[in-house]
Amino acid sequence: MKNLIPVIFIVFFLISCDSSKEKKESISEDREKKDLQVPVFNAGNAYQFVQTQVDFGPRVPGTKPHAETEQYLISQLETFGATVKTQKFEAETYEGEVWDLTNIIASIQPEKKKRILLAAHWDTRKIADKDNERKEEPIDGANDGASGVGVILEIVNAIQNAKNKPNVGIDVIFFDGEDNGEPQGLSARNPSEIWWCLGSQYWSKNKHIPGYSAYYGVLLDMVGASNAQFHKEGYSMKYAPSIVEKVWNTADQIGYGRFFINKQVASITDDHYFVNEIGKIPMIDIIAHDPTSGDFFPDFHHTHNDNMDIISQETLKAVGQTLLQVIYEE
Ligand code: AHN
Ligand code: ZN
Repeated sequence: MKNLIPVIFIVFFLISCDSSKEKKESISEDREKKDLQVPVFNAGNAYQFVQTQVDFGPRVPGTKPHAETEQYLISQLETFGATVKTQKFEAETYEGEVWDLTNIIASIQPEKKKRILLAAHWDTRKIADKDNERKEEPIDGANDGASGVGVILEIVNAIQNAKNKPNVGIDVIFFDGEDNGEPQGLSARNPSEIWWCLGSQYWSKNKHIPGYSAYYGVLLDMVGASNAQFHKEGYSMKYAPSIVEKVWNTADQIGYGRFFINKQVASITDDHYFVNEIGKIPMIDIIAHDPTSGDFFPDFHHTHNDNMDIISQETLKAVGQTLLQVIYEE
């Protein structure tokens, strides 16, 4: 009995050492997170970036609004202090036309080796094939196209204005020619080709810098509608599951869990598919999904309801603030 007393003391001593070590670790982790000064994502700015694109008119390749929006996006990125390049190319469409298209590419903190690629498409669909009216007229594309571009512009703006810079560099690509896939019910001229995502298909085969890669990429597609829900899309889970988990967990931690739903859903042929498959960069897609819809997409999709009335600053904020947090935690 007598001999046991020092043993008991030693055991208690060890236990208390261990738990105080744990405490210290969690305190220093907290501190690290507190010291992490993540810039505030200004949703009012993002909303204005969406509005400005929509005000030009539908950004259908070959039209005046498309040409004017190209100039606007380049000058906006340059105003933020980014280095901007364009990639001009021709691409065949499902109708057998040849379109002149432009990918817009920008970099901030170009000296950083570790890079994150943010992408969205900046073109607009030339028809409203899922609407019951004015099917032959182009859509505003406030959400389908403009919202992703608007969120990325404000992320760049926020980082450039911040005293505190992230450890990673950011590259931006605004892909052209994403949204001219064959209309519903019309089979494509050559079904072995995919007529969506012409800009990302071209860029993945012809990178702006030969051999360019990134740590990972995030594609934003329809990230602005009120009450949007982002599920874990199939190709994102196939090619970059750890990035999906990181983004969804971060959203939950900073209070945006109601937008980022912890459920895997179908795969969508979107720009990230080509960046993964051909470009060999792991890229996820944050894309609006309606689980009650027959075709994955919410009901505004490819209709004239895709206008400024459905755009919500809350949703833009949820996506933009989550991505800033993810970027600053790298
Ligand atoms: C498919 O409908 C298979 N892909 C289209 C992806 C898309 C269109 N995103 C926005 N508009
Ligand atoms: Zn579309």
